[in-house]
Amino acid sequence: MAEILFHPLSTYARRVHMALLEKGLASRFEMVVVDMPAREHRRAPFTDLNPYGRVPVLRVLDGGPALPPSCEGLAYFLFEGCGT
Ligand SMILES: N[C@@H](CCC(=O)N[C@@H](CS)C(=O)NCC(=O)O)C(=O)O
Repeated sequence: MAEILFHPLSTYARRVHMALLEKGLASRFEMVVVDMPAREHRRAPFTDLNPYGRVPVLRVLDGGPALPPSCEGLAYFLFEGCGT
């Protein structure tokens, strides 16, 4: 299982979510809203996951990696992490 830390208004996050929906993989991910208006993305613990302070972050649970960039995250989940 994995989490996607996102904000609904983020077009980068929407890109990831749409790809997962199209692949039928969305149920494998918990969508976790980051309170960006409260600047949650600019302080720990969020910045421990992504020092750039940007969404989305794709976090593999059980000790897996946190992957900030959309493209690399997509590649990992769609072609490596989910075995599709
Ligand atoms: N290279 C990143 C960029 C992500 C990005 O720029 N996200 C914006 C929201 S759409 C963000 O988190 N901005 C917050 C900020 O810069 O404070 C990706 O592809 O995911």
